[in-house]
Amino acid sequence: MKKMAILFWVCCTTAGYAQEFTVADPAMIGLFPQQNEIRNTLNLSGIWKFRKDSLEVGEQDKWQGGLQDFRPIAVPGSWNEQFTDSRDYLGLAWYETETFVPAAWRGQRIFLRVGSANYAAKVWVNGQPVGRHEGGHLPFAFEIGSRVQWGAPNRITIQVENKLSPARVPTGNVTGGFFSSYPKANYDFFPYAGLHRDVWLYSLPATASIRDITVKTGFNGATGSIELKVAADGAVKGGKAVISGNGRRFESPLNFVNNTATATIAIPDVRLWSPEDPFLYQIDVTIGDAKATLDHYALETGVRTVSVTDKELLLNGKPIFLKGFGKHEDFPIFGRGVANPVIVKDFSLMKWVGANSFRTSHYPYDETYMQMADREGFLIIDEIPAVGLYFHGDASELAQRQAMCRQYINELINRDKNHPSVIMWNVANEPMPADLNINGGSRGREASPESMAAFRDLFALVKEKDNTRLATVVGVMGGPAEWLGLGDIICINRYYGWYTHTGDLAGGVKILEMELDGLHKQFNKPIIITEFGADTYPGMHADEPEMYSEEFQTQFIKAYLDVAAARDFVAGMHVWAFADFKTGQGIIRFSGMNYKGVFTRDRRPKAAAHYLRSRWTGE
Ligand code: GCB
Repeated sequence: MKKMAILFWVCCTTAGYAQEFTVADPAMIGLFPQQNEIRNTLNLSGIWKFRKDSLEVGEQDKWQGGLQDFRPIAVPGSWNEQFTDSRDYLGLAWYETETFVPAAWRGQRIFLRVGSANYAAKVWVNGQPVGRHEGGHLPFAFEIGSRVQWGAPNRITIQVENKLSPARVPTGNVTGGFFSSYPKANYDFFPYAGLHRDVWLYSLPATASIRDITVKTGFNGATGSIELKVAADGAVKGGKAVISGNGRRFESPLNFVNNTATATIAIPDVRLWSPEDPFLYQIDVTIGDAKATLDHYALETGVRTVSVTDKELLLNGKPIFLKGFGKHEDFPIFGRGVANPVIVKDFSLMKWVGANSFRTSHYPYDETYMQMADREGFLIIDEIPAVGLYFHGDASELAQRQAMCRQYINELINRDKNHPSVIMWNVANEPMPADLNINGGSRGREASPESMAAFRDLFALVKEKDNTRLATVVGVMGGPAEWLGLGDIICINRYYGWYTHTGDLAGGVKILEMELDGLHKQFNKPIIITEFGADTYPGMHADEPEMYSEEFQTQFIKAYLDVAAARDFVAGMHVWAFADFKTGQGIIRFSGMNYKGVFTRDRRPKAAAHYLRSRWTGE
């Protein structure tokens, strides 16, 4: 939305020049770029030029005019994994590539879309400033038509910066933070940096185009309903929506008033979407009239509803139990860079083990994950990168973090709102109270008024943007129970028997049982344990289960699953973690790794994976 775009001036007085960068508009990322008979896409992934800028002189020295002394880098990918001298480098770095814009795109609106730049990015085209964006793991796009040269190569320059700071989300460089690791991230995963997802050029028709589509689904008896809201740019009066699937076709006209049209389409004998039958209808939205189609966008959707009772999570009105994992986007050499073979492998392993869900811990995942989950029938807890959040200390930093969380919620819901797989938005993982005491359980600890106000604000934003899904916050051991009560469903991470009651699984289980029963009594809402697990060195064995052995991990998981099975208000169990993953260096992270995966980092099953498979599939 143009009106939302704020012009940002960066004045570099020493060099005596001014540059104009548009702040990325979250409204522009609703529709993933699509190639069809009208729209065009060009994926710019590949080998780019790369140069670190540790002295931060690049902008003054006009590196945007053409990168000298560069080295090659793969995009997508993290820069920390691709060289022998950059693992812990978290400062400024520059990326550059060149591309022709296809001649057939002339006369259309041209956009550049960056899938994820961790953490902050500035973009130039042919040396001209285009825009800036803060925050990793989510896409941003700019219209670049006025900067494009036709019939000549176009230079795309992206400056990426990944400094760890208490004012950012996720936080870093926090004094007294819980995870004392190097680099000093305030969270338990490696702070990978760079262009982590595909970079796209795409074009839209100039006269009128579809800017966004919002789909809401429901059903009454055997009749489904698909409610559409279509936003358009340019001169548009009419259009239509065609829904097809299951051998049927339904059509509705779209009448635009102030560039917005709505329609509700009934689907008799609807085929509902579920993990057992992840059936997707195709929605084709076109604008124009009988003589000319001005724009076309197709998306897949599943008709389903999500709700809760005091004890259960309901999908399509029926109880469903979440079996699955917390994950990471993490793989050797790729770092946090998207790797499609790994995504496909992860889904096949999750199916093999009998999982039906996962959480995008601790940040939004690449769009391919979301599309795969829609098609493969997985339920997702979709999480913003608010890990390690806290509410004490510097007030201006707190305000900056809050603004960032709001931006992330805005961007995430804009991006993922049409995925049937997404059942829940998570506004934070393990926010930290000032007085965290992991031994104390969560009951009785008080939440500060600042923290309650911050969470109320985030939950209100989520509900204002999407009232069809659940909202939650994932709580830390020893954190205040009041935070948990703000969500539609209680989500907690627990490690009794590991971080407390270390090695004493029986003792850990007792406190887990007490806490679960207490939480349910207090809030009368279903509970999901979104993390539980034990570090396990693959190949380590012990006849009597002992920490770090495959036997201990299996026992730990079994004990927690048994506690859950005995309680009808536990609505899901997500093992931490799906696979081992890279962390910073620290005394509780041997070789800079978290070994709580039930698969190794290269996806070989530990004994616990076989146990889960037999428990979850009966095989
Ligand atoms: C947690 C965090 C997760 C860590 C995990 C652990 O509670 O949410 O990011 O990796 O514990 O293994 O300590």
